[in-house]
Amino acid sequence: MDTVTPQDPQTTSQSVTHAGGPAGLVDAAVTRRGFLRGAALAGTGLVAATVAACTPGASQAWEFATSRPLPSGSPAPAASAAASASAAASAAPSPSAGMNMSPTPAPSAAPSSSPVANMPPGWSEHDINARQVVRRYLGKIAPALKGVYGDAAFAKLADILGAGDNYPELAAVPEFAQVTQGNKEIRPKIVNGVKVFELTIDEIDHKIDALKAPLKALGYNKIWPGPQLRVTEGDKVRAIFTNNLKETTGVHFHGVAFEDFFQDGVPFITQKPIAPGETFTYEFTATPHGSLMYHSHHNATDQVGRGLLAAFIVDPKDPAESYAKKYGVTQEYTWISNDSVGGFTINGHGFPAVVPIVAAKGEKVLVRFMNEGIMMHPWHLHGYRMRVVARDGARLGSAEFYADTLGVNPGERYDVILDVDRPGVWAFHCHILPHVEGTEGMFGMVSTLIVTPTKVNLTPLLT
Ligand SMILES: [Cu+2]
Repeated sequence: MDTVTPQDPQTTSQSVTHAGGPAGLVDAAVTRRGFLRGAALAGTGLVAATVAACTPGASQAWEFATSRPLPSGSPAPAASAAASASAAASAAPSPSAGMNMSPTPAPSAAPSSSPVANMPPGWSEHDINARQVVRRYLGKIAPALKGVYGDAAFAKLADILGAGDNYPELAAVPEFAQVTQGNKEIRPKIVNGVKVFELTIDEIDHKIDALKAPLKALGYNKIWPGPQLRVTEGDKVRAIFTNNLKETTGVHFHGVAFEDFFQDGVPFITQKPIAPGETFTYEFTATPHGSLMYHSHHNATDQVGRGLLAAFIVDPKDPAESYAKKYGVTQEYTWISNDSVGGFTINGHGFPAVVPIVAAKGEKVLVRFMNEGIMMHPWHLHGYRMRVVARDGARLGSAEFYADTLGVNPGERYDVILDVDRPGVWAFHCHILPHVEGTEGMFGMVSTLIVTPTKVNLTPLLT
């Protein structure tokens, strides 16, 4: 009932449903008040999303593609309801007006030879470009931060962004919400106790960001990354793939301990390739638990690089071992990286179309890094250390460690927990610098961790 306003033609065919805002940030009591304010300011389109978010058990509200709210019963952050209400209300969109309260100094006149108007002294076009991509990344989240961080911090942020220019992105949907986001969990059919997933393998047009021309790409169920498949350790799984490509392929579930090696998905080692128009069924028991993947294992340099990659999450059979119960995790994100035809991407998008991680002070956020590329990427989080709790799905136990930079090799997965206790907007990026920054400013493998003092509902800002 609250499918996202199609900003991208692909969206309409994806049956995109969304739950929970920067998932888990929705505080039911708070959201309703935030919504009233948001609706008054922003008009239509908010009712369904917010009501769904407020309804216990509703599953149709917005969910960032890469994130997943954890079941109720997860520990709640320490934020007080009253403070949350205030923040949520203030986070409702207020197109750029609030930004003009900032003490932005008037830009000096640009030299007549400059191609850029209002160039501050000492700046080059690089600075203008670098600022512009961040303006696109935040869109109308930027003015809403006034209600999140308070007047003093907001004045600094507004000055940094040059909000005094009253630039158009202040009223625009942030770029990550303008493109189709993959990695949405799909539910299996249960047939005689077997969890059955039916997927297609398709040619697609895929946008790395909202401005670049679409790429000729590939997708499971027409999306890159493909749907997240999620089961419980010990489940019987049947994954049925129909190949709608003009070329052959094969699908490998990466990390599964197959009993029958003919389910391993490697053409000419364990099966013949899946020909165009054919359907192939993989059947196995989901073990071990952890962060696993599925991807093409045929002509894979090309096919994975064009988008045939996705997450396969196997939850522990023992509920006491879940991240929510054992570690107090309140929400989770999955970052699948790639570095081929689409450039340097997180979940199929480069900055500024990458989804930010949004969490309230006191939350514990799980990030599952999955490297589906051909290069190592050292993920670096500013302001925090990541608690590294699992590698390739296997819990590290007494070998857990902390890192602010974590190299993830091709094929590897790392699960990390962010214990966020200091509000702010913190950069989170690959630290191989050519993967993240160029003459046009930041691009590629960059996002942020946005830690808010209290829970906020950003849902109204995303349409
Ligand atoms: Cu990198």
